[in-house]
Amino acid sequence: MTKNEIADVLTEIGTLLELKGENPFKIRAYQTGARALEAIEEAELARLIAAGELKTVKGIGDALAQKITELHTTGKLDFFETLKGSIEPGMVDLLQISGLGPKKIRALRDKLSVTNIAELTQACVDGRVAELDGFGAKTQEKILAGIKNREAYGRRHMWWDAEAVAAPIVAGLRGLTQVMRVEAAGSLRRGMETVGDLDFIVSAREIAPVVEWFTKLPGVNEVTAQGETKTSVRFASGLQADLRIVPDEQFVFALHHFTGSKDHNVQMRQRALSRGLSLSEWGLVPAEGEGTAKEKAEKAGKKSAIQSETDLFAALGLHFVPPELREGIGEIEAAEKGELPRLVEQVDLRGAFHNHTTASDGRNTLAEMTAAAEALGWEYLGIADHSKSSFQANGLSEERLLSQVEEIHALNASRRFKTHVFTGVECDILPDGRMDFDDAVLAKLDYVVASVHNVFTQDEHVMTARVVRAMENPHTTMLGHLTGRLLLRREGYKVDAAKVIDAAIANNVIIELNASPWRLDMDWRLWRKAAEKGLLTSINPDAHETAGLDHVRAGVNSARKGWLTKENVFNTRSLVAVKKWLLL
Ligand code: DGT
Ligand code: CA
Ligand code: CA
Ligand code: ZN
Repeated sequence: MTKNEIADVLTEIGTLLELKGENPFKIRAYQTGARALEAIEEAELARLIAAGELKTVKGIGDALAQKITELHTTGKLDFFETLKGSIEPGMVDLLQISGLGPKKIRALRDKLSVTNIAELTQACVDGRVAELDGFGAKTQEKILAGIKNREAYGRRHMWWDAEAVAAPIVAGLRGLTQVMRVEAAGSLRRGMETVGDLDFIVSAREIAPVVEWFTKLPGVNEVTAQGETKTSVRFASGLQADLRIVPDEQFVFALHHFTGSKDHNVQMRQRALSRGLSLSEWGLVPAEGEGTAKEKAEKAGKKSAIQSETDLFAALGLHFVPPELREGIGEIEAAEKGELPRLVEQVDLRGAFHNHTTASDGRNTLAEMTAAAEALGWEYLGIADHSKSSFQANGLSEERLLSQVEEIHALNASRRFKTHVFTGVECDILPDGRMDFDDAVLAKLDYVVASVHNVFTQDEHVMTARVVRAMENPHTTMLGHLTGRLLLRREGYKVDAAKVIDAAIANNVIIELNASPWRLDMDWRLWRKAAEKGLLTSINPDAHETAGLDHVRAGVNSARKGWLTKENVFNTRSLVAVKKWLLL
């Protein structure tokens, strides 16, 4: 097992022990151990284990060293398996309900024998939860609401997770000899931040073997529909996928139709009708005359001049509309006038800001993060660990921050990596809008990301004033995650986005597009107008481990959905240009 996988196991052990009501010191030991482990380089871990010196590491005692060694060498740990076996499997799910901590969960199990969400729902409906000491009617109501939310949210999936499922399926379909063309369509192709289900469009010479392959995919729990042209399956994660197989001459029309969005399709159909044409998933045919659209399309099919989506748009007098823009919010008008923006692409990125290391709550060291950035071919990497008020994220004191700055200067001077590292901080915005560090400290950094991390419940005008005040600090380079939302999990705090955008422009502050797949904040719906006003963004991965740098892919999706070009995105600039902008 790698150190991050081992750290995950230790964290999970901590959670399970919490659910069991174990001694807090023991629980803490696992959490500390996980963090200590993350601070060690992978190779160093192997060396320490081989030399039997793991327990000399601060935060790792005898018992923990043994467990880590076992995991590292065998990939398994009996203690962990036994522990998992001793807790009802539904108990961990209860932790996902907002307002329920381990203590309450234990009380529910001990007093009401509740061990999963279904039992908890029933107990709430019966009014038994309200009668428990320390609960009451209000808490019971909150728990029920929490359960409802979880179910509603459970129906959608983060784009990142959906894409990870879809990519190998597309590749697999492409590899089948019967298959001619394949694309993933739907919200996934449009780069939506969350995805309801997957939609695959395939043209094939033969249907049965393709359907067979699809329904036998690993992880398929259930085949939910099997018709003439459409097969649907459900994966263990709850994610569903539709596969549609069409004759090759229909492929472009099916792909366009099932990419959507619905609003875009409605407008496209209207446009076709105004030209005497009927557009459908089967084809583009004259609206007049005998037969249904499907019959006409099938008749016309083989001789259709439309071989690609570009041809399809052109047939309606339009430039090609990238899937990300197909939301029915003016893209067709722009495509008609040839005024679609040239959207930013991932290859345009020359580096990225706002990344964490083991100095705060990241899982990889400065050197590991820099090596990963170099491997991506990035010219620069901005580090921004948490500031002291974010103690839950191991935020840095002034002293620790300044020693990190020294460390970065030394790393740059050593020329160990081709990637230049910028010194920075993700500085907490205190509840009154002051910054967590004094100006003298901030002045020593190359750049500063200002973020709200606590007191989320302020009134909108208070929160707005708080954020604006932070942006007025001359050292603030960027505003972090505008609303603090966690997709499918937590609403953002209330803030007047229009006011913040205006203040950012007035103060020459960048608003980040936080590319973490569960944030994607500021929301893509706000970018088009903001960029037109002159707002600059930076696509920031907010990476907490080396793999997190890749999250810029999700950020690029959202930027494209926000009609952003390369010029709107700060981290498409060269190292020299960035240094100049930062006055370095
Ligand atoms: P999702 O799955 O909820 O994230 O969103 P989509 O956009 O992937 O929606 P989905 O899977 O229901 O259908 C894919 C596309 O197919 C959708 O964007 C537009 C098109 N489509 C599907 N059903 C209908 C329909 O009943 N009417 C229209 N106009 N279009 C539809
Ligand atoms: Ca879909
Ligand atoms: Ca679908
Ligand atoms: Zn943050």
